[in-house]
Amino acid sequence: MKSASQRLVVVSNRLPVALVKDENGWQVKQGSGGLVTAMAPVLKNRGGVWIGWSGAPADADPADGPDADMDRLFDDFTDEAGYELCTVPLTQAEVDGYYFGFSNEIIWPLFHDLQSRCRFHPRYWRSYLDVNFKFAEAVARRSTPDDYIWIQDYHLMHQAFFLKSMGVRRNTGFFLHIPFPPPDIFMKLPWRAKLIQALTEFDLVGFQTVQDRRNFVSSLHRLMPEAKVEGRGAVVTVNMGNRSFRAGAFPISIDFAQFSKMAAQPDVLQKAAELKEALRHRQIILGVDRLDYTKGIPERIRSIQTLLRRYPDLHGKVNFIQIAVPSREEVDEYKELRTEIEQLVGRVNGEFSIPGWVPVHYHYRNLPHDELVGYYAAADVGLVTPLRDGMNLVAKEYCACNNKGDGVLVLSEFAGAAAQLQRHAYLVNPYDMEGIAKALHRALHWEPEERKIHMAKLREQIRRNNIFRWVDSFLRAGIAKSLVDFPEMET
Ligand code: ADQ
Repeated sequence: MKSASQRLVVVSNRLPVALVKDENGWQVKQGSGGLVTAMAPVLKNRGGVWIGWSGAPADADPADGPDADMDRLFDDFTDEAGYELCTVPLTQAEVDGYYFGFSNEIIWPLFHDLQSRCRFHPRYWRSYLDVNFKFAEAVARRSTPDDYIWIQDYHLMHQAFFLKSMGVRRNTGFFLHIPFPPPDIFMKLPWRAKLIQALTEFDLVGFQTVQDRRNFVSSLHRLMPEAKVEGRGAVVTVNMGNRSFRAGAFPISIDFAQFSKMAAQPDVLQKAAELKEALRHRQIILGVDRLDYTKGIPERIRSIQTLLRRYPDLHGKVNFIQIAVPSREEVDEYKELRTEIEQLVGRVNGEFSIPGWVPVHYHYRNLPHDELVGYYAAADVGLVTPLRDGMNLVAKEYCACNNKGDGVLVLSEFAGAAAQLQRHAYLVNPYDMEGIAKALHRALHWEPEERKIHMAKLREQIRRNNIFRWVDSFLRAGIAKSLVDFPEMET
């Protein structure tokens, strides 16, 4: 990497912190997600700033929140965490247009191949541009030409474009956490040419998989035929005539060691044992997701119904546990999805329950980390069947927590994780209920030796390609002046 004095400026829609109130008043606490776990040490070492929205609309009643005291709270945070926070205040109208509108009603469904769910309102696009401009102003204000600017995700695809249009020169990298769709789908976006051009303004554009990068390049070729790709590896150079940028695959991961260590702790093992005991040592199939229509939860419950219909030998011998973390609860579509899932769970349990056995257990809540790890450690089969997913960290977390090495991962072929894990996971089509039922039946009957061989390979893959390697490989590709000799993730 370049000189250690080069600071890192991370930019994301939301700041990686939570505001919590205790007996001492409001405090800013660092979040516990994988991204912040991996970025925090780098930010601390190099120094830097994280720019994002706090989550509270700027026009909300300040009496309800900690806003008046925010500067002091942020200073306290910086003293402890070793990096600065910078909020971009957004009004309720901006949140509605840019976040709920353009990001969640257009880009999210379109990039997950679900274009029929898109609402292409022009006002969403205008709001998205306005808010991106606001973010870019904050980046310009809070960074210097020596800093490396790392933009996260689909909410902020116009950052490099606006920085350049303001005449602000920065070395910029962008990482897309969700899939990039094939050109036939991307071309449906009314603002496709402007959006793809904006992406070409970054110095480095990172995707989860090589396929995502190829999809991007295919759309680019259609919309900007002057683009010429050089190179073949995980990272390629795209020449645009008078300028060039790089595009690469950087599959995101988890802090493997932290998950595995937590799964070995006595209190977590105790929780796992209690769960097994409560379910009378039946085999456990586990699903864990943010409640979102891309995660394929209704389809998964239907495949459990098919499993129980086709294989009566499993009655009384297996439990399916679905844990769903509440997400975007204020949106009607998500409310409807929640109701649909609850009805389906009721239907399957109504069809198969017998005294002493209720096949499906459904939890709709955010679980504390140790409890979630306890579920992972107890499960015999991890059932991860998104209809489409950028990566899917649950698949990796399940394997990391399976210290006994006797679990089976049944994984959607449409999760980005399948590109890395396909050789040792049981791959399924999430729309194929019969196929999933068959795969589950086989997985439940797999010989212990076979399970161990495959789980050991999965764990080794994830251990090597962990979240720290992800950060490192992206930053090396972004900051290095040449492509020579930077460690690539195994894609
Ligand atoms: P997400 O769509 O949020 O992320 P995912 O990668 O599965 O999806 O991560 C979900 C996270 O939520 C996991 O870390 C999991 O542990 C946690 N979680 C789920 N249910 C929980 C519960 N009930 N309680 C507590 N925690 C829970 C987006 C993309 C993904 C991509 C990631 C990272 O959509 O494809 O993998 O970003 O790039």
